Amino acid sequence: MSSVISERDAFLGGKVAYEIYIRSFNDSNDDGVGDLKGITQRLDYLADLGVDYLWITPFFVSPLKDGGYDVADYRNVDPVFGTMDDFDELAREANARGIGLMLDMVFNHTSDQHEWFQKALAGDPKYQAYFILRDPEPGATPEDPGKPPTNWDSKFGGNAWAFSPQMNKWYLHLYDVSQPDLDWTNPEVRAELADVLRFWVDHGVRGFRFDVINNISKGSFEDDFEGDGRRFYTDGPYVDEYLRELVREGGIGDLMTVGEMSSTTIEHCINYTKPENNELTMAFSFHHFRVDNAGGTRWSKAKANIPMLRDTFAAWQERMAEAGGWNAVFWTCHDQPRPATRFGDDSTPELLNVSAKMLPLCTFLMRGTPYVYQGEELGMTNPGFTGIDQYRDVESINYYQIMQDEGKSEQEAFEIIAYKSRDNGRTPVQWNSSAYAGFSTVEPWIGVGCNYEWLNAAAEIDDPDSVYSFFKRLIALRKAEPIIQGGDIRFLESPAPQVIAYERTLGDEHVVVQCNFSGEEQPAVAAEGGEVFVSNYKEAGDGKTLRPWEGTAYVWR
Ligand code: TEU
Repeated sequence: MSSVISERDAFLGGKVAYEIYIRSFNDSNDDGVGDLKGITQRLDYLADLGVDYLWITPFFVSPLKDGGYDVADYRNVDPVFGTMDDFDELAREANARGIGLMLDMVFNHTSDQHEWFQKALAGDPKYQAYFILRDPEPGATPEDPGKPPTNWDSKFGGNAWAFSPQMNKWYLHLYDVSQPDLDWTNPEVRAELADVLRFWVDHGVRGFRFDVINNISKGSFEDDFEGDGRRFYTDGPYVDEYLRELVREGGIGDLMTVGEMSSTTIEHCINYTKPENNELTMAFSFHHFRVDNAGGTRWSKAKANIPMLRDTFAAWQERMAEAGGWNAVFWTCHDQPRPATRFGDDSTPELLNVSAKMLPLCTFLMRGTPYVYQGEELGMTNPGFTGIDQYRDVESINYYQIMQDEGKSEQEAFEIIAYKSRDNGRTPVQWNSSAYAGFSTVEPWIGVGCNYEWLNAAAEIDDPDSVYSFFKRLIALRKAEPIIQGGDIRFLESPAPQVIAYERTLGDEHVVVQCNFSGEEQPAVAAEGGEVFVSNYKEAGDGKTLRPWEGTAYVWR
């Protein structure tokens, strides 16, 4: 077995990315909304943590119906987030610290406020050809447009088509009604988007994240009587071809790129990320978040099924490795609840501390590039909101109603929202114990988590036992160890249902990682002769049992 890893694995496997949801990261001008200058102010913190790339969520001109994922102008900064000068300063300062910026390109759809859609509404045929429009059935009136072209559901609830009386046409919106889908079969659309990439590369950007990029090639427009329509537009026939063209024409073949892949398959992600295909460097996929979907729906509250989590990780890790693909590995993002609440235990500060360290230990030693989501490095939890009026997210507000329309009580619907809402991850980063957690001096656009007085960056930075310090150690370890960056990976049989264990191998070296996803002792995988590589417990265990929420990796070399 080779003891040398490939150049690609050394590069991607030695990097750590950090996601910034800009509205909630740091507010520099005291208007209650995070901004670009706010990020610049915290670059030293991020450099200390040791991250290499910052994925910044959209800060382009936007009506903010979907937190900026509704872009009205891809080449300008929304005034609420700052100015182009602020951006250039951020890029300069980040690059000077060896941190690259990755921008979030929302290319499946625009905002209905985008000039292209406005021109389409006004009847300009050039721009009508930018979107996916369909004529209504004969006899349709603005009041009664008849049946939509297909029965597909929008991801945010309701039918995926909206009727525009102004155009006398239906338009497709897989997301909010204010987010019309672009027609990628139109070469002019593809050329415009490649040009947007070149624009930002010229501004010093070193990578891109592509929003729901596997939805850009719609297959056939037919009714779906088995599902919600996604099988007709997910991983469609031309995604690979469009990606190759975008990367080539955008001139980004040497940059770090990650595609957000919604409802995808491993086989597709292999193709999207195999270096010889010249598409993307890695894929962000969500199958491991299905483990707490009761009855097959995300809008449910259930304990995570750990054997299913283990099998999902095993399949994605082993299969992508065998075939030369590359995964982004992560526990959360701006669309997910806080992992410490969801997969760990936040009921006491002690349990939170140990479980919020076990989780990254489990994923940081896998094969792929880890992504840390703002506040995760502090062990931030779901915020403990108590009323629906505290929520801002369009998806949460829609589904709160839809669940009640479908028969859930107000209380049941609220509990599910409180557990699963995207807003769980969108409350302000807890910087210190002052009012509004040091995020802003005025009331933020969304409330602050209930525990900011003791759970905050100021309390953790100099504490060697904090979650923050543990993340720093994991990041440093990954950069130092080729076996983690590019070693083979094989999942081990779990000694108990609540345990996930795997092995990394490089030449004669090997590492065994074992994690206890429970508050009870569990049997351990035998580790005789191994030395502790990293653990969330200070004292070595007895080698036979894993303590509550213990994550320990052993090394043989
Ligand atoms: O999300 C992709 C997506 O498929 C979402 O529906 C996601 O599954 C959902 O939020 C549940 O977690 C991306 C962005 O990350 C999200 O913030 C945007 O709202 C969405 O695209 C539309 O641009």
